[in-house]
Amino acid sequence: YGTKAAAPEQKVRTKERRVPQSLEEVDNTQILGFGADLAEDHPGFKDQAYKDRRMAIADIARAHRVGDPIPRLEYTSEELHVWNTVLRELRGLYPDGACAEFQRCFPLFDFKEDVVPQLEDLSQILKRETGWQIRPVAGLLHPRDFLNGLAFKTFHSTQYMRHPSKPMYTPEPDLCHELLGHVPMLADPDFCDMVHSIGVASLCADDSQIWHLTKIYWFTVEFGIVLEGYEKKAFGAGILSSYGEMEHMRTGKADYVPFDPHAKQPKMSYKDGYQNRYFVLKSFKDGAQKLREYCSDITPPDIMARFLHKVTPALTDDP
Ligand code: HBI
Ligand code: FE
Repeated sequence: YGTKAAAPEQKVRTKERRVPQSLEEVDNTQILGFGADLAEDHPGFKDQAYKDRRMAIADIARAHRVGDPIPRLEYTSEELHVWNTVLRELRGLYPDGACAEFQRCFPLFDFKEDVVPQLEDLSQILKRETGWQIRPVAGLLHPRDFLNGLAFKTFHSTQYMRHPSKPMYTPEPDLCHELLGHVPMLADPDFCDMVHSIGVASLCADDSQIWHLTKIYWFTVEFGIVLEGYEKKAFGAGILSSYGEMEHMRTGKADYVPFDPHAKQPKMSYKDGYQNRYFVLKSFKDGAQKLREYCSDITPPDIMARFLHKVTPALTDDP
């Protein structure tokens, strides 16, 4: 009892990290990887004008203060062309592949082929529908900060466009991925409850729990599937934004396992091919319930109460 020197030390470290009390206290400046310099295998690596543009857009995100409207960007005709191409391609995937909630929410945003949507307008629609909002960020945000944002019903979104040389590919989140993959689902209250629980669980999580939550996020919000009768439908942004992934998910070559947040989550695969395992939800309500249970295991009751007091009646009115 108490002989292991490492254990008390770890406890102290967890205690020292302050739980953010408001969105302002969630740091949106720690960008991983791609932030400023693009990697050698990035499609924009040799394109200085593209990199300059990315820097200018990153500065806007860094200067933004919580509560201010998100600055509107004037997108170039090249950027508009990328948006137009991606929107037309992906639209074709949704009628058969996307879950009912996505199909209900997608039209709320009234995406047009001839205009790149502005984050501020979409954030307003989300506020109206579910109370969620968008906060601009310069690139791939540190997982802890990104997950903490979800506790404040905030989705950190990039504002730049992927490189025009490869409109159907991006190694990192870009505007098309955020707007077409993530934003529509955030207009669904049950989906939001589920994602909110992931966020609240992250507030007091230690580093290994953050890693576990990152994987939970990956296998739900990025690559999740939900059952409609016997049919598997996509709600994960990574499936909804890839023809190949959608095809792969539907042809049954992968494993399909019931979603269990407590289970050891498989390895996340990034660029290399498709997922070989998908988590299947019975419904978003069921997923939300499971994630709330998981959350209550690692989050003190007072924080649970403070952050989860206002959820949809369906969850609170359980007998
Ligand atoms: N940052 N901008 C941005 N967009 C994301 O989708 C995102 C992120 N950081 C981390 C992340 N997603 C997840 O993969 C998990 O690490 C939470
Ligand atoms: Fe994503």
